[in-house]
Amino acid sequence: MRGNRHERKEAPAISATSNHPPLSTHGELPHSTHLTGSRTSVALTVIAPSRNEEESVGLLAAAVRRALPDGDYELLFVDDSDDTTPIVLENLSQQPELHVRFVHRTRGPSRWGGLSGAVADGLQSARGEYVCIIDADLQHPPEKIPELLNAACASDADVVMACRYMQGGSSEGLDGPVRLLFSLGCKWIAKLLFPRRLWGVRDPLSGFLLVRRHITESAKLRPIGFKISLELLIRCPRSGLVEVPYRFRRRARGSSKADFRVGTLFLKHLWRLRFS
Ligand SMILES: Nc1nc2c(ncn2[C@@H]2O[C@H](COP(=O)(O)OP(=O)(O)OP(=O)(O)O)[C@@H](O)[C@H]2O)c(=O)[nH]1
Ligand SMILES: [Mg+2]
Repeated sequence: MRGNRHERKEAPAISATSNHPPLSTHGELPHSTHLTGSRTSVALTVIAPSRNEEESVGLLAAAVRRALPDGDYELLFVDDSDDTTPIVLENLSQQPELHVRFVHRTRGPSRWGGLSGAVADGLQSARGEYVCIIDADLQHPPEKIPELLNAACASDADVVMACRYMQGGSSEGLDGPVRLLFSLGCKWIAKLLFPRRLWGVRDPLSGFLLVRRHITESAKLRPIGFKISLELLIRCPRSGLVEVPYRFRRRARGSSKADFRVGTLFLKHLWRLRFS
């Protein structure tokens, strides 16, 4: 599927023929030895980090299925929940048409890195040629996933950022003007600190993005906090980046995990990226 990188490519053929065996583990990561066949066995892995999202994960699984109806994909939840989310995920993973796998990280060191550590763990066991990262709380519209995939294939770019800050996009779901100001402030701090990697990127801190998986394989990812995009944009070699607008929606269910501590983790993450 990798083919000649200089040719425009068709979107990977998506077929509904593969029923991936549900692969759920509790408290440990699924190592590649658990996986059957070639590791690149699906076109797309959708990674959804989740923490206490019992009301949303089923809706996300259904929405991803609607977006990729004949989908050669897997939806991989990396879950750090203490509520009933793991039980819901177990149930979802038993419905083959939803292509759900999940990892539940038990409380303690296995929850390293929070949201971004969860995504980094997900990348270790992802099987898709492309990986799309999406929040589990439905603030990122799953119906945009095909557009991200098509943009990657049409441009042969290694990274497609779903972007709030361009025509057609919106950050309306951010919880009030203070959050918006904080988001814009963080964006500009990051761009000033990493001009070479980030200057041309309008929404470098978007949590909704798609990458070609192989660019993440050589990078040693050590993210903390919420900004996995920053880690990927700075640490992974990439050829080509395109942006696709999206509207960041309001959270309709469950509660936000973004708090003051997440802000301090962002600064710590920046420091680590700059000086390590
Ligand atoms: N695995 C994992 N997922 C997390 C963690 N913290 C947050 N998440 C998930 O990451 C996604 C983003 O977290 P949110 O709390 O929604 O953050 P946000 O979207 O910036 O904030 P709101 O707009 O207030 O919802 C959601 O799917 C969360 O469930 C964590 O520590 N571990
Ligand atoms: Mg959210």
